[in-house]
Amino acid sequence: SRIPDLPSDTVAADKHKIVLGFSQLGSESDWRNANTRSIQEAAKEAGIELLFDNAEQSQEKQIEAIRRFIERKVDVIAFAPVIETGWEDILTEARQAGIPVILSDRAVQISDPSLYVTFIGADFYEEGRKAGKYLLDKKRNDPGPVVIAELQGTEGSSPSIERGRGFRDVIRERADMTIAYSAPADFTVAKGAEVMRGFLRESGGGIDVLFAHNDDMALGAIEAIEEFGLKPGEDIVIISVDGTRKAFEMMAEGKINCVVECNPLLGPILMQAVREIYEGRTLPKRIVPPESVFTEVLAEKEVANRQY
Ligand code: GZL
Repeated sequence: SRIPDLPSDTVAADKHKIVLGFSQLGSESDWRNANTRSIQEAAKEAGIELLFDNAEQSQEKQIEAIRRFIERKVDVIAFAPVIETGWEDILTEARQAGIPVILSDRAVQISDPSLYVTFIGADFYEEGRKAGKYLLDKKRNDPGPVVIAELQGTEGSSPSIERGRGFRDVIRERADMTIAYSAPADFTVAKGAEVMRGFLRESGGGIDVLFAHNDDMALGAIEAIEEFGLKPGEDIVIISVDGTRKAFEMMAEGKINCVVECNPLLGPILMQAVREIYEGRTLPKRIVPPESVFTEVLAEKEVANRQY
């Protein structure tokens, strides 16, 4: 017998590919590029049509991209906010257009958290605390004082603000541990090298520890430290965040002492969230990916496992 025709809208609904508009903040670091690859691969895997825009660190370009997604009437919008503030208006426009928004990787400061469905990203405050705990342990037999230099990430970004806060909350335990040099270096290798050169000139090399908010800045700082004639990982203890392969290679060479992992492979979690939102399911307000801490001891073994 003939199979009855499905009502046309059901067929159309089945045929409709979910369209996701994604505003990526840039391509400043190995972490970011791994994050982009993960999102693009996961969209393909999930059969989700991805409209992808790279704002190259410009909040204005992110806002313009989100506005284009609204005009395109995409099903879901996701974005990695380059800094925490300045998103109220564009998120209100998305709500007025009835388009749900997901935060990917970084957080925003807004008065009405109902303007986004969920924030998928690491607990940066905890990452900062892990870095601080490592340092307290590493220096437990060192009488001090301990002079610390800090390479901050993008000024006003949630990872930079929170990693700095978590680190300070832990090392506060030792009055002889002071952050004597601290400045933004935009999460990049070049800026990390430039700012570290300045710290070394200013201090005459009198720095015991470097806390870099990401691996790329740590890699740049290593160049500057070696140019200055000091040994990274020995004369200056180096603690970094992300867990990129290059950082593990440096750790295996004894040039970085501790890497706090920050997982960039958010693609699959993001696509699952997009699908659930499209199907009308409710999601938790906060989704935190799994991540760990690695020191020199584990470096050799782990370096081969790094996917980014
Ligand atoms: C953290 C992410 C940060 C990385 C940097 O989730 O936003 O931005 O730590 C990247 O490497 O540039």
